[in-house]
Amino acid sequence: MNAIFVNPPCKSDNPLPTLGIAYLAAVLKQNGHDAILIDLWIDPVTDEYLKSKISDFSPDIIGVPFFTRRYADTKILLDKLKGWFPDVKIVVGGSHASALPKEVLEEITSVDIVVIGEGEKTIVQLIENLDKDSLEDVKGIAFRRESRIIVTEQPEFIEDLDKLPYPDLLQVDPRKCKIHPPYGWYGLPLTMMTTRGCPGKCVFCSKSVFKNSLRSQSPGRIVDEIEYWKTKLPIKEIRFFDDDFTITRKRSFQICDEMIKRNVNLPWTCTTRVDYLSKELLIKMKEAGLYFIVLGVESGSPRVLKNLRKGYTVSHIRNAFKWCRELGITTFGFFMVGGPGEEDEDRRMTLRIQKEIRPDFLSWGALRVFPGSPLFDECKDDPRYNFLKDKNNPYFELYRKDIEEKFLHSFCQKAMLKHYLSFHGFKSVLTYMYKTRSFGFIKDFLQWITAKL
Ligand code: B12
Ligand code: SF4
Repeated sequence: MNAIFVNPPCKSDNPLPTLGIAYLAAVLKQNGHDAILIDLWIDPVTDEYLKSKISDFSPDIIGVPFFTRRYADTKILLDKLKGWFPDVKIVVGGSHASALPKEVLEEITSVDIVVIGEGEKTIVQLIENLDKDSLEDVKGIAFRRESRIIVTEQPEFIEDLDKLPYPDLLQVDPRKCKIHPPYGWYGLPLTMMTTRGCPGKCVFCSKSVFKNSLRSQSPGRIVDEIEYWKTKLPIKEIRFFDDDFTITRKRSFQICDEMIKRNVNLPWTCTTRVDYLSKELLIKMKEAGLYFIVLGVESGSPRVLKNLRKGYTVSHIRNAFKWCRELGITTFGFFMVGGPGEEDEDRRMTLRIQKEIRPDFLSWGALRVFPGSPLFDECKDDPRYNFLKDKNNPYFELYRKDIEEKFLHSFCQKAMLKHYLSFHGFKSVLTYMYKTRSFGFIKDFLQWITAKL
């Protein structure tokens, strides 16, 4: 059987491979099927080309990843695909589809089947049951039967992530991939996701796919995969996309030891939580090639951190940034305004912590509530929250109604300007430009800062 995956276009001009569909393509091939990827974010081909490519391949299913922010573009693509190929099953998966499977089927008639949650087991079962007209037997899907929507039982998660094949990264042209400034100092990154699931309780985090229990690839398997891609792709660094790369302390040390022992010799970056770090671990990570770390700060107010159910304290934030500075690891901090219960004084506390911890790079944003997060379920019918108006995306975007959107945006702009116009912030930008010989950061920053003026 044949499957084709089409990644919708995206407005951001820093595309990278989409790992979810790359895993699905690899798993289908491993099971004797054929699968190709067309990534309209990386390679925005014309409609004629897209239609003829799909038609030549004659797929049994067309799969499309579905994330909330890209609702509008995804719907346009789905309608187009169904219009061209009315007899081919159109399947969606990913965070938005997994959070709201029934709504997707109700709102978008071009969709035939929604895959809910982790996709690898389900896509194989689904493609092998298409002919038999026995969709009820396929675990982890939702579909229409006459006027009803049927949701089948969820499959067990894949227990051993080491058993997954490497994602199929060879179907996209690496020369067209580009990493968002200020990441990517050394060139094309290999993007990897070595864990799935997180036991954290952060209210804004959408966990409709991998839920709360953590599964991890082993250090040996991770380094095997890096070595493999080094022989196939012109990668210059690694970007670990894990939600919290250092969630397990012992495994983090082991990954670093393995990278050092096998002389991986590639610089890398990761994202993690401030409370999943220690100075000893950072020393080891730096030795293994870590040069840039992304840390969620969110707020400098203990009250807001508590409301966000972050589970860490302001001293965790202080320590993590202090250790990174001492060790010469570049930091990127994410700050958030508009959290539940946040008042003016809380925002001032966040500004104060920004000044105190001095991240090298930072970004401020207003809290947005995405389907699949605890806050979405709590607030979607709460009159104190509202959806921003976008006629093409009914889920764009849930936010606190009592604070003006404009006020929050301008607060974020001022905080960012304050940082990037300070000596320290300006020095970080110059360092980025010197290392990358690129002005990309300035362009992106100006675009962001002027977006809503
Ligand atoms: C890497 C990443 C990014 C990268 C994307 C790079 C890329 N090319 O993919 C960047 C940094 C650009 C990014 C940006 C954003 N992201 Co993001 N991102 C992630 C992250 C951390 C990992 C994604 C990943 O690779 N996962 C690994 C793969 C294996 O998992 P998967 O994608 O879920 O795929 C599995 C299933 O979903 C399913 N599946 C997926 N697609 C399909 C398709 C079909 C047909 C089928 C059958 C199944 C299927 O099968 C796959 C294998 O099991 C996730 C968090 C997470 N834990 O997944 C957030 C996440 C996806 N991002 C999120 C958000 C909110 C954003 C932003 C809006 C953030 C912001 N405020 O700007 C932007 C939106 C960008 C955009 N316009 O789309 C949310 C999405 C919530 C939602 N309801 O849609 C997530 C879940 C984070 C969170 N926990 O809240 N992101
Ligand atoms: S934000 Fe990070 S720590 Fe919090 S629940 Fe999500 S993945 Fe876990």
